Amino acid sequence: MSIKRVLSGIQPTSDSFHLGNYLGALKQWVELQDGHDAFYCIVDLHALSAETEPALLRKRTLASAAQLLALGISPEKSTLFVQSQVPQHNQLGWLMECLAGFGEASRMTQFKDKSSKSGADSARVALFTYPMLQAADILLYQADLVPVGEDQRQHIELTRDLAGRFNTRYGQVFTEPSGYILKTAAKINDLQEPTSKMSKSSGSVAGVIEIMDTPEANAKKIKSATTDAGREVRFDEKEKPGISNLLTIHSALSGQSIASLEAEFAGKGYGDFKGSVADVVVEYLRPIRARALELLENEEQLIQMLHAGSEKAKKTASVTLNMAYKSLGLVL
Ligand code: ATP
Ligand code: LTN
Repeated sequence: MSIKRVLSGIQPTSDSFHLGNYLGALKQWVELQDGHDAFYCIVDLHALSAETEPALLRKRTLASAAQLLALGISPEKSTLFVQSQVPQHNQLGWLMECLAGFGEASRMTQFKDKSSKSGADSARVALFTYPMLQAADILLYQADLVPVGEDQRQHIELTRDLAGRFNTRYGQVFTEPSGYILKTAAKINDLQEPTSKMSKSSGSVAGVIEIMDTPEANAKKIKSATTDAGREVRFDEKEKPGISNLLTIHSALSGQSIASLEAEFAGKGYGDFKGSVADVVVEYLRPIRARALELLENEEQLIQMLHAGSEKAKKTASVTLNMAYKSLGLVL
């Protein structure tokens, strides 16, 4: 059996990734580097689908690279690259737009959510075509697995549909990918609003645990997380969304099962439990933040590493794009 291909992407839309990004997706990126042929992409073109400040986009792209390395992505084990440095993404993106129906694109919930937040009139066309560019990101590398959080399931389904449609109509070119979505930590919620997902763009400042935030700030956020009525530390997403979210976070980082945490904190109050969650989170993130800050001191080195990754990515991407062009009857 041949070794499986993995691809995933993350937008450089904030100064720091948060715990939802890490537990929902990036932790799997690190694990899948071993035993798979992994491609990881900082999707800066996707970030342009909303208003961006040029200096910030640049800074955040480099900060994303530094954080990915600090979290354990190794350029020796996987190909880490920047989307805009590999023009085949735009080229295949167009082909995907030519294949996708207006109706199916209109049903994408991420588009509906984000466009309704900004008002449909001011949403960019690129927010609508975003999933077709994402399909291109994945299909260019013939990925078998796409590690993402639960919110991306629909985009992966669309990618599979587009790949299958192309293959049936024009001949076998693309691998149909599967999502790699964990059951447990696929959705980490906002600490202040524990029924909505922790999010870079729409989360509350106090509800989002950032990798690059100081240990003191993160400890404070956890200690002031919204909890639920009662004082029992028990996993119950309906009745106790706040405590359940903290249990998920603790368990994912400490490796302790939820059942053993419930037993450990039986008879103790929320205060003790939150103190323990804060310790686990702070100690886990401390060395990661320090390493990312250190890497950011040498921008040139980061840029060179990204160039090398993008050159490697281009080699694979151009083979797939050529096959797709040929199948469509484009003259090469
Ligand atoms: P935005 O709010 O700008 O859409 P985001 O915080 O949702 O950003 P993305 O860049 O869209 O982050 O997501 C990067 C990866 O992290 C994706 O695979 C996504 O599924 C995952 N992810 C994001 N938020 C969470 C969350 N709260 N829980 C689990 N996974 C998440
Ligand atoms: N849409 C994703 C980011 C993304 C992605 C990808 C994820 C862009 N291209 C390819 C996996 C594979 C998001 O918003 N999290």
